[in-house]
Amino acid sequence: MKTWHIVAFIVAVAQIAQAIAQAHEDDLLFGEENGQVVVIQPQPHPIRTMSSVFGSFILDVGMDFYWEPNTGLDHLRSCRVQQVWITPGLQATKSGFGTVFCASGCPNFFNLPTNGTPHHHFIFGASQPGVYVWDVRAVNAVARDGRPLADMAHPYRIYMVAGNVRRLFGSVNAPNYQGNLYNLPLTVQIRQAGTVVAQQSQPPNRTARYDYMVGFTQSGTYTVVAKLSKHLSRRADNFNLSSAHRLDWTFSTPGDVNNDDVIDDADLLQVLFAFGSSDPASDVNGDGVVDDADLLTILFNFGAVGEGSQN
Ligand SMILES: [Ca+2]
Ligand SMILES: [Ca+2]
Repeated sequence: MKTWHIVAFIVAVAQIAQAIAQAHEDDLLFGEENGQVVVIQPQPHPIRTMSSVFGSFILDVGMDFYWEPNTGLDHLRSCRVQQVWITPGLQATKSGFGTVFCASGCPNFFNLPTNGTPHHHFIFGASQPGVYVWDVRAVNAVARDGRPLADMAHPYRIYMVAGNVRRLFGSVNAPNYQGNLYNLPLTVQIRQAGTVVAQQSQPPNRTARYDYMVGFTQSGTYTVVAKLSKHLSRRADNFNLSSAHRLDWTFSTPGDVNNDDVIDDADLLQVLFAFGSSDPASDVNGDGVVDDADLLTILFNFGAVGEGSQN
């Protein structure tokens, strides 16, 4: 082994040790609040930086039951940690369990306690630079005294930043939408000369540090286009992507139920065919029913085109 090999190895081991030591204070602590299982802390989860090790990116994420400080007792007897959404390319492994969380083909849940303890750590890994998202909910929880608890109402989000990426983050608003924005995926594209250079999608999450955060390895001047499902796209021209930028989006034109960025007869027909049903894909205003309010919204916005589809 050459000297620089040994030095590189020692540095990598030190980075892994540091990544694991730092993780502990950010462990997800599950407890009870008003008859419902919740993540007591950290709230919201801080933006996490993945460590670069041998050309990949890793992050240790821990979880445990919350202990009441004055009694030293856990709130919970048991719960299941259920993945709700994960960015493709991110996966979590645990020694003895293999890959537990990933975009497809993994168990995507973990029961607490397992093997007699609620305290567990997972190593998240990604091979490419980027911003990664992991959304989870605790479900089927039982309180210390045996009471069943209501499931977590909203997914809890961890943002993980891998490598040198230019980040966009901020709020996502859709003032005419009455449903849960989490059900409407957001896609953010960067374009140059009308061509999409890169894009990233995720559900907006109101309970996270930011409603959305995406990352791109490119730097320079781009047109940024954001589209929220069922709504026409918005855009920011001549945007200089250099480090981290706040970019808040308001999607004020709903009615694009087929998501082609135009509100026209195709949207009208989709809503007419679903009229009177509760088809979520055709429910323009997210109130749970497809009715004349949805039809009127489409008629009112008929012919409108998203900013990302205009010259
Ligand atoms: Ca449309
Ligand atoms: Ca509706």
